[in-house]
Amino acid sequence: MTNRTILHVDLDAFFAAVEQRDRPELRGRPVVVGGAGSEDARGVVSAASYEARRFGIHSAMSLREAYRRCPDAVFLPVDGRRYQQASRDVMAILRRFTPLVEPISIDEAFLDVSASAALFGDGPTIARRIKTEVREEVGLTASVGVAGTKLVAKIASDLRKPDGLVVVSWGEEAAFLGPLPIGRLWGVGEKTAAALAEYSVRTIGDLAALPPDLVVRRFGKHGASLVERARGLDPDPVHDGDPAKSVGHEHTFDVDTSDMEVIERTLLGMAEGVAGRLRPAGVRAGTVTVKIRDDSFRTITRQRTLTEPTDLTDPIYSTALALARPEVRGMRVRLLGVTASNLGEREQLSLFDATEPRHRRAVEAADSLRRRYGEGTVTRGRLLGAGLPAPFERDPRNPLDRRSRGVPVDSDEPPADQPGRDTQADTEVDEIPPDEA
Ligand code: DCP
Ligand code: MG
Repeated sequence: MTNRTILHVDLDAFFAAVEQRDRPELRGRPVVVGGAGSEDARGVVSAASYEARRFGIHSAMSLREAYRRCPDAVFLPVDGRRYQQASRDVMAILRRFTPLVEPISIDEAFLDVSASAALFGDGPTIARRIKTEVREEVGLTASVGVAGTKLVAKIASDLRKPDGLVVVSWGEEAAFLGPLPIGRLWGVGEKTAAALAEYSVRTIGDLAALPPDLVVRRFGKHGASLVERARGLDPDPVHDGDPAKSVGHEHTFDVDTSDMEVIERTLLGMAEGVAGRLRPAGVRAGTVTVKIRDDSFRTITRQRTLTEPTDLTDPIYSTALALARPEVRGMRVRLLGVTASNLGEREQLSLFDATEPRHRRAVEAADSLRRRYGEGTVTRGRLLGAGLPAPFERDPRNPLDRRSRGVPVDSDEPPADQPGRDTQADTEVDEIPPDEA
């Protein structure tokens, strides 16, 4: 097996840290986030700031008990939307360094950065950059573990919280794990720990030293993998989820049109929508496809590979327009679609960053405004008053959009299949077969 470099990133006191970020007067104070806030006697603690933890307050404790331990703490209700947004912002930063990002909860993810060294440096360098960018851009601190396996990286990230960075070199995994209590090992709950105690196993090292067949006889297959893990072996790769192959928008006109102005505006709106979904997901598209259907339901698609992958509206729009213009001449157009595909690819990303950092910052600022004040706040003059559907709808069925949402934490997001505004009926995702793409 070749050596891999895996990072585990976990935000510190996540919900409480978001509250302290957004209300500077709470910094340095014990903050407890949970339930419906101070009046909710039956609720439990979701997150406790590190100041609150000094009073023994921790997640899953009853709010009543937390209050008993520290009546002076600030008690706040859970505000899922803001945490979701912060989660998305952090995940987008992680995707700058590798497409192999596996979010495992709202505030943590594994990254495989084995192939990122040439572009971004070694594991510890990337870990430091991530910590800096998360702090400067999202205003939160993260703890990071760097190791050759997921298990070791995860244990490492937890070791020096908050704001920690722990690096375990290749070959040092077993020595690193050895002194840790056996309960730290994945797959060892209270029962297994008690059973292992019969064999005098207290630490992970104790387990690693047991003859494997003895453990297998007592614990079966599970036992075999426990011993492997105790010895620092963990073959589980970083799963990058189920990445979207494409993202697209379609629009059916109420009345078939041959008006070039309307066609251009529609393409622009859809290009804006596509780009606005690529960016928060941290991916760029290499190919643009347009779909055109006329009044006799004849449908054609035309596609072009871009000279440089992009997540910006302009190149997507100009390509879509160049593809559509010769086709729609004299046609009564019933439906138009714009799809971006051929997503991702890190090497191509760095090229882009070198060429257009200024434009990029402007776009990202617009994105952040949109996020803050709602979709549709920032839009091009041309789209205003065009009577077009808001081009920024996400599609919850598309893995790309799900990915950019982070992992749902509670149900205050609108249900996925809620009948939305008109746009959603007309917005659908095109999966282009690979042979076409
Ligand atoms: N969470 C929750 N209920 C729990 C545990 C966690 O609602 N029982 C939420 C609130 C946490 C977030 O998930 O802020 C992340 O969980 P973590 O276990 O990573 O805990 P924190 O990020 O709060 O603290 P730490 O610094 O230990 O990671
Ligand atoms: Mg955390």
